[in-house]
Parts: sequence; C-alpha cells; structure tokens
Amino acid sequence: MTILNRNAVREALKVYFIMGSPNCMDQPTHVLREAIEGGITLFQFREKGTAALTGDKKIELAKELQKICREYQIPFIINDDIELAIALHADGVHIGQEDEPIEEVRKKIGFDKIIGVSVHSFDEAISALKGGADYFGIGPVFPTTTKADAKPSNGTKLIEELRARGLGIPIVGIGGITAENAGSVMRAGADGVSVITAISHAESVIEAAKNLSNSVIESI
Ligand code: FQP
Ligand code: MG
Repeated sequence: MTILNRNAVREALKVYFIMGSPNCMDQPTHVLREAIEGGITLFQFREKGTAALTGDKKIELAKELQKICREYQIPFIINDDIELAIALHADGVHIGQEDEPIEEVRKKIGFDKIIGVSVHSFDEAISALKGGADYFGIGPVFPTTTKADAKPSNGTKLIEELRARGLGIPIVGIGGITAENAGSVMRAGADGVSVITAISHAESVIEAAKNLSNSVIESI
C-alpha cells in the first residue's frame, strides 16, 4: 500500500479514462485534453494492441500525455510498463495477473506510488491485498471488444462479493461501461468506472466524458 491517502485514490477512481494511440480517432494529446475538460479524474496510459507505439515513440507520447495530466493535476498511471513508470516518475502503475508480481513492482517503484491490480476472483483479491495493492480493477463487468484476450463478462458479482466480505479497498469497474450502465457498477460497490471506448470513440470526447461523469456523480 502506498503512503498516499486511500480516500484520495478512491476519489481519483471515479471517472478513470484509459487509452493509448491505437484507441484514438484523433491525436491522443487532443483526446486527453478533451476528456479532462469533460471531467475525467484519473488517466492510464495503455499503449497496447495493433499499431501500438514502441521504443522512443512510446516514451515521447507518454511524456506528452503526462505533461497534460500535470497541467490539470490528474494522476498519471502507466499500464504494464514498470520501467517506463519509474523513468517518468509516473504516479503509479496498473498490473494484471499476467504482469510482474506486485511484490516485485512495489520494490521497484516504492511506497509513494499507486499500484492498481486487475482481479477476477476472491483469491486474487486477497493475494493482491497482501501484496499491498492500492486499488482493484474488476471486470469485464459487461462484454467488451477492446481487449482481444478479455475474459467473459461477469457483471458486478465480484464487486458485490468483495464488499459483502468486508473489503474496503478502492475498486473501479471496467469493461463495456457506458453512461447508461455506470450507475449499476457504482451501486454494486465500486468507487468509480473505467473506460476506453466510451470516451475515446465518442463523436464528442468532451460530451462523452461529461455524460459518464454525470452518471457517476448522480449515483453517489
Ligand atoms: N483494470 C484497469 C483499471 N486497467 C487495466 N489495464 C486492466 C484492468 C487490465 O493486465 P490486464 O489489465 O489484465 O490487461 P492489459 O494489460 O491488457 O490492460 F483498473 F485501471 F481500470
Ligand atoms: Mg496488464
């Protein structure tokens, strides 16, 4: 667990936007600015999939997006790439079950950074908690086509189970979330919702972020 305030992490998770260049219909820097103007509260740089940038180009884009986040004081999280997160002094990393073990990641990035972990079961949740996770990403709550290796959607069952069993860790739902169904994820016990497509593929990124943000706020 970081030395950062758990409730600050909880607050930041409300409207969590994830993207990389393959998700954007416009320049990623422009998409991020619009999403922030629309009310996102946290950003994850996930440069993955077909035509993803690598090497210096990936680093360059990460720096540009981080600069925008700093300008607006939105925490900047990096998906998977621990070395990049360390090099850029990112605010944290997000890791899944197939990524580096959380204990190793914590040793590398230190206690002043956020570590988010994808969990799909009660057992994975307990292991991640023991490893000092700062938040869980739980999904896919609804069907998604964004991630080729996504597991079948399981609704909000696991979120409800973890809350029923007394876990207070910040939780964000992910997978197929829209302004229409975000309320149900929040009512299941999540602290926020995470999206790629609902914002990045919207005709108006700013309006999409506003709509999602309004749904989340109205559900609290
Ligand atoms: N939850 C979240 C968050 N972010 C993610 N990137 C994932 C889940 C998925 O490693 P993972 O993590 O299973 O797959 P990938 O590295 O392809 O994204 F909680 F932040 F919303
Ligand atoms: Mg991963």
